[in-house]
Amino acid sequence: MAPQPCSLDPVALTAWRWAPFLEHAVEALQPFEPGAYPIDAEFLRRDGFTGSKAKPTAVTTATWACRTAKLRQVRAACVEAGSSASVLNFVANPSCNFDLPFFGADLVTLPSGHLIALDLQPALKTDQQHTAIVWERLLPIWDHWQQLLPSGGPIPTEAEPYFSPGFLWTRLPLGSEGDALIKNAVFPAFEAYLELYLQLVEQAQPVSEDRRQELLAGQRRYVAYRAEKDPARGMLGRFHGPEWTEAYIHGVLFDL
Ligand code: DBV
Repeated sequence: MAPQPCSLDPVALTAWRWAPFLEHAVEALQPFEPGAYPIDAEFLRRDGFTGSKAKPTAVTTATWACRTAKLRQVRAACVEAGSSASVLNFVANPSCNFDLPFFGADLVTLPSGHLIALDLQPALKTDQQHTAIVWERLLPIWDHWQQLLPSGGPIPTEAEPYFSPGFLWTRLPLGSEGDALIKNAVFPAFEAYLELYLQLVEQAQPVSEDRRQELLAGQRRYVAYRAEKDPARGMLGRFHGPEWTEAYIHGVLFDL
C-alpha cells in the first residue's frame, strides 16, 4: 500500500488516557503550519487483541504525524489496550539544517503503574554549541517539575549519550495518587517542555553544510539507538506480531 497523508487532527481512541497530551501538542504546533507526513495505511491504525482466547482485550495502535519547515518529522505512537496498556510515545525529529535537540515524551501506563519520560534529547551530547542554550533553559524547568515527582530509578549506561541532564523520569502508581500527579505535575511539565522546545524551533537559524553533516550523523546515531532498543518492541510484537512491529519501528517510528 502506498504511503498516504494522515490526518493532522489528533488521533481519536476511545478511553485513551493520554489524549489531552496529544491534543495539546497538535494545538501547540499550529503556528508552525504543519503539513502532512505520509504514513502507510497499515500503520495509521492497527487493531488486534491481547490476553487469553477466553478473555481477549481489544488493542489499537494508531499513528499521528506531521512535518514543518524546521521539523523533519513529528510523530505520535498511540496505544490503547484497556487495562493492559495505554501509551503515548511522542517524538519531534528536527531537520538537520538546524541546531536543535529532539523532543521526546514516553507516557506509558501498564498494569504495574505509569512510567513517564520527558526530555529535549541532544543529537550531539558532548558539543556545547548544540547543548548549552538548551540546557540552561531546560534545567530550571526540569528542577521545578521533577521535585514534585519520584525518580524513575536508574537508566542503562548505554542510554546516557542520548539524554540531557533535564531528563524528567518518574514511575507513578495507578489510582488516584498517580492520576493527581499526572494532572498537576506531568501535564504541566509536558506543556513547559514543549513550550521551550517550540521557542527553540522558532529561534533556530540554518547552519552551514559542515554543521549539517555533523548534526545528521548525530541524529542517525540517536534514531538507530532508539530503533534498536525500543522498549515497546515486546509489547507491540505481542499485540500485532513481530513482522508488523519491526516494519513499524524502522519504517515509521525511527525512520531517518
Ligand atoms: N517507547 C518507545 C515507543 C513506545 C514506547 C516508540 C510505541 O520508544 C513505549 C511505544 N516505553 C514504552 C513501553 C515501555 C517503555 C519503557 C511500552 C515499557 C516496557 C516494559 O516495561 O515492558 C524512556 N521508556 C521505557 C523505559 C525507558 C523509557 C527508560 C524503561 C525501559 C526498561 O525498563 O527497560 N523512551 C525512553 C525515553 C524516551 C522514550 C527516554 C524519550 C523521552 O521515548
